Amino acid sequence: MTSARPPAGERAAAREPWHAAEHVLRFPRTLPGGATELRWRGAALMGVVNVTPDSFSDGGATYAAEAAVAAGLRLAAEGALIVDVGGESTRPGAAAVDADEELARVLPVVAALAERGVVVSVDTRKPLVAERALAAGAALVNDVSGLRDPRMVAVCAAAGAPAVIVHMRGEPATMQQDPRYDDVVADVGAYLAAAAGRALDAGVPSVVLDAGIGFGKTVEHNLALLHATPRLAALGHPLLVGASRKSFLGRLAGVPEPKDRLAATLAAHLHAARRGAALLRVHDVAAHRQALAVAAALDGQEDAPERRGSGRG
Ligand code: HH2
Repeated sequence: MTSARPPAGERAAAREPWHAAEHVLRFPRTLPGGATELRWRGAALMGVVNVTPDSFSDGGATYAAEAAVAAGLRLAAEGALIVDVGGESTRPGAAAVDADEELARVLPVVAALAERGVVVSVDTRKPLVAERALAAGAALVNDVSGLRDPRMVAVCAAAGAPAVIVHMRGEPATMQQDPRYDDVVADVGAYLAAAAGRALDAGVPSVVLDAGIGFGKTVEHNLALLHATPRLAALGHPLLVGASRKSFLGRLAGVPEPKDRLAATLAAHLHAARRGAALLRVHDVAAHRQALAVAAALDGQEDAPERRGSGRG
């Protein structure tokens, strides 16, 4: 990760302001309506729907399928580019859910959202769940175990589905027990670059990279990774950041209740967006849309000084 000359992605990012930077994901076969790519500028939003009784962030509010579908449709209407449907909590200390249970939770929700034209990602570590969710209409796979299981790579390649590769140290049950790295940014970057190379070589059409905020990381590790957004974005694939409501924000801002961490989340996500994150995984889509619109307008003033002072305010 260290070199005297910045890599090409970093030079391009330096030329283009974050809100004008274009990102592309290729979907040869799985996008609703037959389109083959998603293309956007700046930071787009992935809205979270947890079809679980025990997620740390929303505590079962969308465990029932009807509630989950309604939440997914609302997030899409509020401006989420992708809606992420998960049936297993991966909060620190969470126990694994078996595949039959996970399938029963996610498949009806994935199918109902996809039928209504929503671009759905399935948040799963299990190749079988990914395969069935893709068959039910999901467009991409979000794997918090970072494509560790080679069968997950094979499933995405066979379906022509992009994959989100998340760095996670260990397993959710134990990942927060004394996590250590030689150099967290270099270690995570090297893992993501290697996993992306393997996936693309095996025929996965495109990948999104995610440093895995909170997945086997201390507060300092999370801060270092967020600060290193330009370096991770320079790996050359859209970078996803998922800090929404996470406990390190609660620790930093003194907010014990996850649902009360929206302001802390916005601070972290705006920092990442302004430094090149292409996607933000969020529980609160409408609030992020507002914050990103204002940040983009303000940063856009640097490119258009002649417009300063015109318009009504
Ligand atoms: N975080 C969570 C789950 N999935 N996926 C990606 N790509 N990045 C993340 O940071 C990420 C993720 C954990 O958040 P949440 O889904 O709200 O909680 P839980 O795992 O308890 O359901």
